[in-house]
This record gives sequence, structure tokens and C-alpha cells, in this order.
Amino acid sequence: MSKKSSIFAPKLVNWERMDKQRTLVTAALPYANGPVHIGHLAGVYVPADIYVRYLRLKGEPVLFIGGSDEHGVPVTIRARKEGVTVQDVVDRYHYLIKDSFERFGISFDIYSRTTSKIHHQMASDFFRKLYDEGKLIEETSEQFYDEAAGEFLTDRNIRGECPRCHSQGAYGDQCEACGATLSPDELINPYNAVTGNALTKKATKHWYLPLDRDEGWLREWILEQHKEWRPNVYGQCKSWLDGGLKPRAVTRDLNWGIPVPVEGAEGKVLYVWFDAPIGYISNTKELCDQHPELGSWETWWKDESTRLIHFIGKDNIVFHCIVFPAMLKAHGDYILPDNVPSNEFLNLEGDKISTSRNWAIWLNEYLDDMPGKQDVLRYVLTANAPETKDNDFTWKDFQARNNNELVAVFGNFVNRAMKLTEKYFGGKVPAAGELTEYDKATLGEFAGVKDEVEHLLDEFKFRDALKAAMELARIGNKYLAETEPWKLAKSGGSPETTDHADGMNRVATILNLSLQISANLAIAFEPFLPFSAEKLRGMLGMKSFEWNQLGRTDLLEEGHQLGESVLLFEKIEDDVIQAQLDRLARIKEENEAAAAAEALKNWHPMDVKEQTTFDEFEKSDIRVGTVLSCEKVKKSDKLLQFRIDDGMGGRTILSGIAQSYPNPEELVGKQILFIANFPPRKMMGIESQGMILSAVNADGKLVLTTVSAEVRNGAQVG
Ligand code: B3M
Ligand code: ZN
Repeated sequence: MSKKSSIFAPKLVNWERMDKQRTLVTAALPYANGPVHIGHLAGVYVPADIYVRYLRLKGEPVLFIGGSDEHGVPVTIRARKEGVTVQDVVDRYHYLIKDSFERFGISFDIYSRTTSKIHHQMASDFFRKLYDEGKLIEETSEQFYDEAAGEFLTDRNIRGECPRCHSQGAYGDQCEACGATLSPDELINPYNAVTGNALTKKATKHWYLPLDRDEGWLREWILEQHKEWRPNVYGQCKSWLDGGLKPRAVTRDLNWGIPVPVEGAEGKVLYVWFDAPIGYISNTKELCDQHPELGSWETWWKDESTRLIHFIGKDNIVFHCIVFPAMLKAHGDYILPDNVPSNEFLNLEGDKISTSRNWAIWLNEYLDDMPGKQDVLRYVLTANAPETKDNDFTWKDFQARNNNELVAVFGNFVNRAMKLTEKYFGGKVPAAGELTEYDKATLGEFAGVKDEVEHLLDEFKFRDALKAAMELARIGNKYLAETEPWKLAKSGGSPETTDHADGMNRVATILNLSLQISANLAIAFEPFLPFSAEKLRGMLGMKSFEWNQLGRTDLLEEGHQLGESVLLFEKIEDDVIQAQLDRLARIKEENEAAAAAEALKNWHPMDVKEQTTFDEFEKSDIRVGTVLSCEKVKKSDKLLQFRIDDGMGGRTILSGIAQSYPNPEELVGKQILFIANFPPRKMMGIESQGMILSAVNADGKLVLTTVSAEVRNGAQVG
């Protein structure tokens, strides 16, 4: 993994154009606490990259700012869990994420990080200015404290009994068992999620941004002046504003982050959502300091004529539309965002993407499994972008779009145009003769595409813009299919003429036009599918290209030598897709087993199940068996595979209790209780024939149930 990478170099070269509309584009800074997945790509980075590449192609001055968000609680939790330093965690993921973006062609002008010196300074100064000017309020309140560990706790780090459903292990902000939204004060017997220590309350001072005072101008600015924002963004802002804004704490008691630059604030850091958006500014400064030709960072952030666009996911809307603008306004001097195109969520095969459940397609893994297929994913994620509502990614759809659209339409068209030119004209662009009515009709269809794509991109409608660009390929493909130049060339002439020369003139015209359409594709697809567009330009031998050339039919001169033709897209076979589906099925099975074990753990002794009848109970065939062997299932951290002597010839049972039994071989010879009449289920490719019964002990560990004296294997329990 290279630290200095070519793709993240500034792309603004033509800077006489600095007087043109200047646009500063930011993409949400991903938390450096895990790799990035397709949801991130679809929601934020691909649309942002399409937009930026489009503006660059138009020759407009644009900067594309990215970086990792390396503060906050999640990175600290991860570090503790793994027993490494927080710096280790953020280093690992920063480079992994950066590398994934680079490999997907996300063309940031800079990809930096919020642990940089410049950022610490910038965020610290920002806070200090607000503090000095009395723009923050100071308040002391009682917060949960772990005496033994000597630390205050954030909501997520506090666990306890849920006041609603009484399950154990509810979080300070939410109970995952019943879904209730909670505050830590409501938890019964709260404890530190990491150390397990009981908690007390202790007074602590924090600084707040008094958002209530910003309501007036925020309402006017968003609700009146930005009616053009996407309905999902506008709607969320409206509901926040209608609900009334409250002061928000911008500091935290935590030992990881940017120290609060105020005397007496030892042990306190800036809240991650205070410093992270300032990261956009610091990263711009870092870039401009290194590249004076880009102008001063202040022109990009303070000049009224700069347009600021934030690309984000929907869970970040309030921070970018309300909190960060309020910070910028309080600071003064700064421009406010012009638009905040936020997407909804992308689901995976019908389920919500989840890092903790490993329900995701990780970009680094995708690239390892499907080398060279970045553009296929970029294409599918854009064609299916969750722009106005949540959307679903399925592997079948991925395969179908690749095979039926990229291969059968785009690739097929270009490939035919290239191959036929090679065959009949030695790879030189043939001269176009007189156009037929059909040619003219084709050109007529193609003439409107530029305006349409442009208009859609200007409105951040990437999905429709891609569809409109694909029209070019469809038009071309249809044109070749209808004119059939290969037949004309073979029969030595067109149906209307028997003159071979005339026939070849016709073939020349058709191929000239097809190559011109291909050259248009090579430009129009640069924002969407940069790798394929570049390949295509290589094939066509195009040196320079600009957005404004779109729609022209003289992009390749007569006699121009084409390059070598290569396949742009390849068919994806069923077994490749099946392998991905199998992987997801395995993850699902593991998750189900783990959820069953977790549900058992969370069962509260006071929660007696609903009354049942003897007849109902009788339906369960509970029996005694002896463990013959027990081992961990490969590639699963949760499942144990038991071989049981059940008195009936033996059976295999899988149980999601591996974490409670690090040495499963110790269980061999023990008698256990199991349900014998559950239908067999396949998990991780192994058939499980029943369910082993266990209970939870005080440490939350699952303990197998047994009998108090030896019993014949297969004996029924009742
Ligand atoms: N790191 C949250 C997220 O990755 C947060 C975004 C910061 S943008 C300034 O969704
Ligand atoms: Zn609950």
C-alpha cells in the first residue's frame, strides 16, 4: 500500500479558469474503525466522484476533499477489544480505506486524516475563537463515572438492564432486544461496558453550541432558500427545525481526540462531530499549502463565489445541514453549503448492511475476488443508487446488469465497431460518405444526449444521468444491428447496388459514425466508469478530450489510426455469483446461531414465558446424549460441531456457543440435553440435527445443561 499515491494528486491544471465557477466538493470522512463497504461507495463516494470528474471534464475549477475521521468513541472501543493502541487502529484502517478508494478511482485531490497536525491546530483554533467570543455556553452536569477506571462514559459504553423489556445488556442509547430508544439514566444497574464496573455519577463541565439561537436564520436559509435540496434532505431538516433545536455539547470526557484548548479542561476533548467537519477545511488547507497554484485555502472556503457541496449518507444530514453551518456561522467568514446531496441507504440482499454482523461487501474483498471489475460495481451502484429511497443490492442484479447492459450493449457495440474497422480498413478511421435518412435519424437521437446527461448531473440525479449516457451505447448498438455492415461487406455491396466500391463506401460511413459514437462514449463515461473510459480512449487513440466535445461526430479524423482493441467488459458466469451468495448464506447462518445464543443470554429471570399446556410441552422431544466429539466449525467464531451418542445411532448438532467454550474438547464424555425433533438445518455446509440446551451464568457465558446422574443415552426428559 503506497502512502503517496498518484490518484490523490491535485487535478486542477487549467487554472486560468479560476475565474469560472469554483466548486469545493467534500465527501463524508469515514470513521477509521473498519474497512469501507458498498453502502459507503453507493451512498457517498461514487456520486461525489462522478460529480467531480464531470466538473473537471468541463474545465471548471473544482477540489475534491476527503480523509479519514479518526476520533470518536468507536475507534477506542475497537482498540481496547483488540488490545492494541488507538493509533494502531486508525493507522490500519486509514491506509486500508485510502487504498480501497484509490483502487476504485475515487479521485480525491487530497485524502488526509483528522489526526494530522494541521487539523488539530485548525480545530483547536476554531473552538478557541468561538470560546473567546462567548459563542459557546458552559455547563456542569452529572455524568456516569467509573471510579475504578477513573473515566466518564459515553452512552454507547454504558450498559445495563432495559427498563422496558428487562433484558440485560441494553446500551445507554438503545436496547437492541426491544428496540427502545433510551438514555443512560433509564438503565437499571448501569455498568461500564468495557470493564464491567458499576457506575456512579460525577459532576463534569462541558461546552455547548446554543443551536436554539440559530433556529431563525436556519429556517430561512434552508426552508426558504434551499427548496431545491433533495426531498429527503429538506424533509429531515424541516423535521429537526420543527421539533425545536437544543444546545449541543461540543466536548467530551475522553482521552482520545483534540484536547479542549481551555484551562481547566484537562481530560476533555472536542466532540468528534465538532472536529470532523472542520477536517474538510484543514484538508483543503493542507492541499493548498502544498500546491500554491490552487490558490489560497481561504478562497475555497470564504469567497462568496465558491460553491460548497457536501456528499454524505442520510445519517449525517443533521450534522451537515444544521450543526456544521451553525458552527461556520458562529465563527464568521465562512461560506455555507450550497447543496448537500445525501443518499438513503443501500441494503444487501434484502437486509440492512451491518458492520457488526459482517453483512456487507467490503471493498477490499470485492477487489480481491473480482480484480479489474471496479467499473462494474461503480455501474451497478449508480444504476441502482439509493437516491430517493433505500435500495437493494443483489448479486443477481449485479450479474444481469453486467451481462445484459455492459457486455451486451456497451461492450458489444464498441467491440464490433473496432473489429470491423480492423478487418475492412486496417484499423484506420474510414471516411464518411453521404448520410442516409436512417443515419440522420440516428444522429438526431444522439444529439440530445449531452444536454440531458449534463442537466441531470447538474441536479445530482446520477442514476438517471447514467441511464441517459447509456442511451448513447444503445443507439450505437441498434445502429450497427440494423445496418449490418458485416453483411454489406461480405455481399460486396448494399442491397440497392451491386457495385462493390459503393458497398464499401456505405460500410465506411457506418463505421465512421459508429466510431464517432464510441468516442462520445469514451467522454460521457469518464465520470461514471473511469477505467473503461480510459481503456476505450486508448483503443480509439484519443489524446485529448473534453466534456464540450460531446455530441460531435468529428472527434476521430479520417485516416486516424486506432489502437489495439481489447474487451471492455466480460461476462460474469453463474459460479462466480454463486460463490458470493454462498459466502452471504454462511454469514447469515452464523448470525442466526449467534442471535439465538444472545437471546438466551439476554433472557431475564423475571420474564416468565407465557403459560403453556402439557400437550404443547409434550411436543418437544428432549433427550439425553453423550458428547462423542466437539470442535470449532472452520471459518466460524461462533459455532461448535457436536457429535452426540443419542442412543439411536448418533447425530451431529451445531450450537452457537463457541465463545463460551474456548476448549471444546473438554466437553467430550459429558452428558447433555438436546431437542431431538427439530427439523434438520444446514449451517456452514453442515447439517445440524437438533438443538443443544444451555443456560446463562452470571458472567453471561452459556453453560450446557446436563443430568445429575448418569442416564441411558436417548432417554427422554419430561
Ligand atoms: N465519520 C460518520 C460516518 O462515517 C462520520 C462522518 C464525518 S463527516 C465530517 O458516517
Ligand atoms: Zn428492552
